[in-house]
Amino acid sequence: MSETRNFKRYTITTALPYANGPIHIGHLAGVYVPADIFVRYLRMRGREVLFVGGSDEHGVPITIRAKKEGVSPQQIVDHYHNIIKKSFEEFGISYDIYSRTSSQTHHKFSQDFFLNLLNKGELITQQSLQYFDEEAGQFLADRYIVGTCPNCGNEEAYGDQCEKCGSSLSPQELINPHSTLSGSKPVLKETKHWYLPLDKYEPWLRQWILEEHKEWKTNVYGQCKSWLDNGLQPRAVTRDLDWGVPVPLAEAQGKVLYVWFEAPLGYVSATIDWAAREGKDWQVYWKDQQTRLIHFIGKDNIVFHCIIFPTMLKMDGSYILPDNVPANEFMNLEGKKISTSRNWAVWLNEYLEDFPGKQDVLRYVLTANMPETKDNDFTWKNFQHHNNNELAAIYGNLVNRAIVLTHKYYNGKVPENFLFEDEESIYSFIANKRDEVSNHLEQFRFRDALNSMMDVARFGNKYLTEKEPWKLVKSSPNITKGIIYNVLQIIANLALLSEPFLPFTAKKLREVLNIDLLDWDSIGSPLLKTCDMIAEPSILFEQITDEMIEKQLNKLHQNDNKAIIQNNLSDLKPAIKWEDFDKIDLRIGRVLSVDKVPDADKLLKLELDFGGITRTIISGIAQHIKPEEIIGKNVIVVANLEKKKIRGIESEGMVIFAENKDGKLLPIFADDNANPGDKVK
Ligand code: B3M
Ligand code: ZN
Repeated sequence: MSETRNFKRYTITTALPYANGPIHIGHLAGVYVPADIFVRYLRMRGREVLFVGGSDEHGVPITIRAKKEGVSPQQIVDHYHNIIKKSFEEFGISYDIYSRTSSQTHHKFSQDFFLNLLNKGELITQQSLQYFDEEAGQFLADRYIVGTCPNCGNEEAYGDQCEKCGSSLSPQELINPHSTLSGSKPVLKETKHWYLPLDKYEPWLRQWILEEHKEWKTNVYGQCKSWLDNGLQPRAVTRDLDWGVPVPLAEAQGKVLYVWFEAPLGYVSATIDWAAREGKDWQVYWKDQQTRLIHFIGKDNIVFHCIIFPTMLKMDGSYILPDNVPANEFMNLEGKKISTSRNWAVWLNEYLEDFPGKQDVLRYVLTANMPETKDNDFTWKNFQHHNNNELAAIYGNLVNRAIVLTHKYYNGKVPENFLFEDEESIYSFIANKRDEVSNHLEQFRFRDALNSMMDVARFGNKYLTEKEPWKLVKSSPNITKGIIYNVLQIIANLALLSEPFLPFTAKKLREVLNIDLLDWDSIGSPLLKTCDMIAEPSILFEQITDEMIEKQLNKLHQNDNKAIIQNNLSDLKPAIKWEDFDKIDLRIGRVLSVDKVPDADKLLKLELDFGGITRTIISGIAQHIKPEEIIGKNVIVVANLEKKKIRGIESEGMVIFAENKDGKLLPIFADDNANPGDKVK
């Protein structure tokens, strides 16, 4: 198994978030907090580390957002790139560089990478039929095609997925497809694309992952195995789109590199920019066998980082491969999946407005609940619990007591050490915990690591409580000095040990104690000297009150309701022309009688008066409406709908109803003063 000491340097990457919205707690818990903990730990161990991140600025999610807001894709990515970058800075994600894939460096680098694979004969081309919107004059990305799901009948399924039944689809499976750009029916048109022949690399991938990386997390290994067992197919790496990195070939006008081809190369192009800035050689971070490459990602990105990207690197031949991909599962929120479109999320920028300065509290809670092996849940109650009962009651309380006593008894100066006999057990306990933290972190067990760190704070509290220096200060001044001396050493050690997890708090504490960020190995030894001055205490963790939690819960549920209202219109059908609407003849009909249709539990047979003429309409409302609710009422009827035989009865039109969000049908009545047969305009 790969261990820290075998490598000379580290390249640590984090998934590049799409710049089409801000960042929420799910992102932080799954990817960015664990990566940052790991990096801070490595730095303290004196490793040479490069930590890269950036925004993913291409791909259909960006263009969809731009279309929705009526602005250009570039405006979208400029806006969100800055918001995301700021959030990462605010939460202490300590990147060496946070880049973006719309940069020139990235365009050039990914084009060169593509050309190199092409020239080496690694790519193949294939012709295929793809939907084309003749009105809009362009090929349609899967997400731009909507139609009826062949599995559940949902009329609003997307070309890649039906969100109602969850099945993944290809555009050609949709029944009655139409383009979301123009509303027109798309036609199939021949197009040429470049493909990665993943099938050719399958035997190599099996060996490299399934044999040589058995140490990968079981969720990661398992997903890779199932992909490999299902067999790999060639995968297109170009697309007919106008937003992205252009394919650098004369014959590929109007085509761009597939976002999942170029986005991971963004890790490299970010390195190139960073190296240029720092006057370093980027290549050692990607091509030297003594560099350990680790990708931090969420579980939905596993196949791209474990199969597709490594194959690309292998095809090139000059790159190292990821040594580990410690992907996390998902973080839910109050028992439900986080959803951007439904606004069921805690956004980082909003969190900081409500909890200014409390970055570490969130980092702590997300680490304590990190979805390492299975999906996990964030709840506000649990947030409060961790803050009040752990951060404040254990860590904060220890630090506060130690500093207050130092000021009370010794004017803020570290006293002399008179309790040498306790030292052995204290420092060996701390050194032991330090090694536990190291071991857990090197196995990507962040929750356990956090717990081992907190053991030191628990230990310090216990020591202080058992020794009760406040009872001894008069009678045994020297022993009291020894106790306070030791407790101060414990919190100084804690200031180092907690740096990866709670960087803001650790820094504050180091400032109070006046110590530098020393290296990892110094943890487990005395860090303060007698007579060192300690600053005045300040509260590290305030209580989080029930009201604060209530407020967050209310906000969340309000957001959810708002989102539902917005969403009712988000599935609006494509626009129609005035002439189209004019073809529909709506009339008032008065309901004369309602009868059951034999052997059909959903259908009712209505007789309607249209002003001297009676018509029969069969309607699928039996489970929603009782006959007495509508008899004698004026309803609205599509009067010129083609006739249709239903259960042997000819139905002459359609009565319209409202459908609520649970799918229940409700009657729509016209005013009693309207006459049967009147027009509805
Ligand atoms: N932007 C997908 C995502 O945010 C994608 C990650 C790219 S990593 C190279 O889930
Ligand atoms: Zn479906």
